[in-house]
Amino acid sequence: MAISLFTLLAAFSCGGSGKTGGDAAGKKTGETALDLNVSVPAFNADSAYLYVKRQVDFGPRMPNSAGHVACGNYLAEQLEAFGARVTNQRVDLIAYDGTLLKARNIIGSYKPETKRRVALFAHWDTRPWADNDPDASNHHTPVLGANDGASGVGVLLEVARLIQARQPAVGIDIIFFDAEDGGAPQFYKGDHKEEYWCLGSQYWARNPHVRGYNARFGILLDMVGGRGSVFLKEAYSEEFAKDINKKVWNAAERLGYGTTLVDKRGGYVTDDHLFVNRYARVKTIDIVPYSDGGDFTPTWHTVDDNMEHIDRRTLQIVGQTVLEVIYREK
Ligand code: AHN
Ligand code: ZN
Repeated sequence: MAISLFTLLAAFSCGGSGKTGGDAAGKKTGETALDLNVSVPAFNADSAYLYVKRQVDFGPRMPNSAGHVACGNYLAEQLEAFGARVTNQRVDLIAYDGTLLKARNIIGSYKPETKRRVALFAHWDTRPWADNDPDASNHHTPVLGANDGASGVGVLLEVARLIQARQPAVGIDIIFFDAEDGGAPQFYKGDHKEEYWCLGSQYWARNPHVRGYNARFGILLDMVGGRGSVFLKEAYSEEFAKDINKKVWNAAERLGYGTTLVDKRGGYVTDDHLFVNRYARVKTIDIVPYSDGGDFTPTWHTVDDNMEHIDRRTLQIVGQTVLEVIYREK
């Protein structure tokens, strides 16, 4: 563990009160729940990179495709191999144009009996159309989703591998959502509704895999492997879960990642965390490369969203930050 206790204490005391207990109600705040004594495992970005590549090697992974079936089986098997209790949530969902999607949310749980939990989310499906490609002749080609889909899942598989080696104090649920990326394509002339995105998370948020499911907070990873990506505090996350954004961006700052997870407010992204916040009431943030009014990454919803544009360094920064948060949670 490279980080000295001194550094942590210094960062901690600059944060404000310096209290180590709970508040008057005994409820722990984000800051006071920090465990400074625990060691945090080292994220292996080469390992995460291989988990990203493994998914991309199945080809496009939109619902009702062969790659989707094969990759879904791989993800469930991999979570089991890492010692998680796996739940497959299979459901028929209806796309924007009425297409029936054979969808599958895949959940891997650690310490399922523990009430103190943290949820980690990513979507595993890929977009059926490269409708943001500069070349219009590509607009009906499915994307490979190396960044948009596989990156978040790859980081979380590496987190699962490390959890199996040594569990954090809290229980962890790793939740891979399906059918995130089937929102109406840009070439569609009808209505564009936000509810056409994130079908798998909408389903899970209304029908969680465990009755009455709750978690202290959630973190969604979306497009966390792009070269040179910068992550601002996404705006819905600020509205629903400001303290969690603070907890995560503080963790990144402690690790020296403050120029990648930049402590500034970004724009609003209609993403899985929106529905988790709205319907499941688990306060959840989104780590997503989106600036206010800007775009996502240059490869977003293009045929170039492939392994060439995945950078281990970005995977490393996001993965180590997630570990820093979950292993210091008491
Ligand atoms: C919208 O473009 C409205 N939401 C983007 C959510 C998304 C798509 N994340 C990955 N792909
Ligand atoms: Zn997408």
